[in-house]
Amino acid sequence: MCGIVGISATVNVNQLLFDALTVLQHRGQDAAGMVTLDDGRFFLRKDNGLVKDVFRTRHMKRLNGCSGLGHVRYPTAGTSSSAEAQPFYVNSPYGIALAHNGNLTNADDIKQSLFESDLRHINTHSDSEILLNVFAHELAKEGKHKPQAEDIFNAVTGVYQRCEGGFAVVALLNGHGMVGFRDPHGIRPLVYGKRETEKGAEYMLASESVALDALDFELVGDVAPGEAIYIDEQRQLHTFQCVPGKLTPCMFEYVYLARPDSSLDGIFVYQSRLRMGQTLANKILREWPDHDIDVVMPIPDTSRNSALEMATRLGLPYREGFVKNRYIGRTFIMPGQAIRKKSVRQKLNAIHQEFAGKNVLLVDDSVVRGTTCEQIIEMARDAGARKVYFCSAAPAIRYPNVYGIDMPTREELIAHGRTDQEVCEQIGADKLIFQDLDDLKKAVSSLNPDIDDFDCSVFDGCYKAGNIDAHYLKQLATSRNDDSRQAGSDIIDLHNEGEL
Ligand code: PIN
Repeated sequence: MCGIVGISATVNVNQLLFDALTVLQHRGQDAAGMVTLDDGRFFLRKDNGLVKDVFRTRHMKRLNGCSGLGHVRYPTAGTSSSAEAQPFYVNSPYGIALAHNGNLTNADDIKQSLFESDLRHINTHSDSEILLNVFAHELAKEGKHKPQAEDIFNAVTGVYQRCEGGFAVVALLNGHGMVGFRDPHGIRPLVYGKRETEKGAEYMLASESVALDALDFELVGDVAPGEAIYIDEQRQLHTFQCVPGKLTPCMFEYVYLARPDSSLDGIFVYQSRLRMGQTLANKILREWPDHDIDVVMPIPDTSRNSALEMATRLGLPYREGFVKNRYIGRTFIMPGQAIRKKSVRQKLNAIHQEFAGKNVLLVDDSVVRGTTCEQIIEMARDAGARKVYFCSAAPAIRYPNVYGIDMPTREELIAHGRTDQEVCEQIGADKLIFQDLDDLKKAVSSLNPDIDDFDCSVFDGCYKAGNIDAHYLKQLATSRNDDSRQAGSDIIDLHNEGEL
């Protein structure tokens, strides 16, 4: 998963991009990058690390220009090499920079056709470089020295015809403006907003609405699936439905990925998490009416919203039993099992009085590998809990994600090939309750009746953008296991910094 942003403004955008990326930092902490465009020249800075560490004053000083793109990355396809940080750049046609969130599920085929038919070389393992070259090739086919909105939309249509998977894209065309588009299933999110200034309107595209809020842009809406947005050099907005779209957004954005203060596809993430808490509490009341839970306790941070609502519905006290050290990264998105294991106890500490002699219901947003929850349950027992019940606001995750979330391979998922009871035994809980998938769908879709389906592939193995076979999943598993992430640092760093 990654965070992307694009801004077309009347003033220098470097500080705006920096602020937007900081707000989107939760979407990826592995690498950050920014490109700006000033008077026909791109300026680029990208490297591995957090936003605050990648951009220093010396970099910001030369990131001039009133339009630009930003990216925060957690690797999905590809590796952790800094050469794979985004945005990417290609010089022809016009000079194009591009940043992307998602994953192309037919990347290998496209790479081959780019090389054999389009005579284009891809120098990294990143599918973003592939996407950029497809877009560039489609634009070049239009053959216009001065492309109009129609030519740009034709090129995006060409991208839609060649690229499969989940993707949200922002691109900057030297001399011609900014483009944004989103896959025909709307799996990965992309919103856009506007703010009026004395010098005219400014536009912004971002993965989450929270980035617009932070910069005082007003949300215009979500980019529709299969639609393209083009803001020309005069900052005039053009929109076009390039191919028919069917909105099936990624359910995991609501469960965990997005910030609670974001609104995606007309649904406030915070509200969706409250609803998840309500439906999970209803399940407990339905299936375990004589429960002996004394207290409901979130595992910070994401599950707080659901846990609070659960406590209310169950008529039980809500207690904070774990304190999180906010200066340590999220466990889920730190590569390497050894680091993940070590960081749990560094990250969380138990308040013993809240556990002593009580039957506690721990609430988490999801169960992925199960390593964290196993240790947390052990911590609860060490703190004196009598019984430790565990519930997850999401159903069991049994399938890998192929649309840009860096989920573990199938074998690494604790619920893969195990029943709920077996997972319960594995993590050492006295009882384990998963949200039912139907309840989750109802909880979230009740907030926007226009959405009748979601991509829930990690829960049900049903991949909305299709064409996912055993061979593809096997290849993905090989590229995702922890060892293979260390590879790839040999990629030549062509354009990581400087004037292009
Ligand atoms: C963590 C949110 N959430 C906690 C991410 C743990 C799975 N894990 C997914 C639970 S936070 S495990 O709120 O952002 O800090 O199943 O892999 O052990």
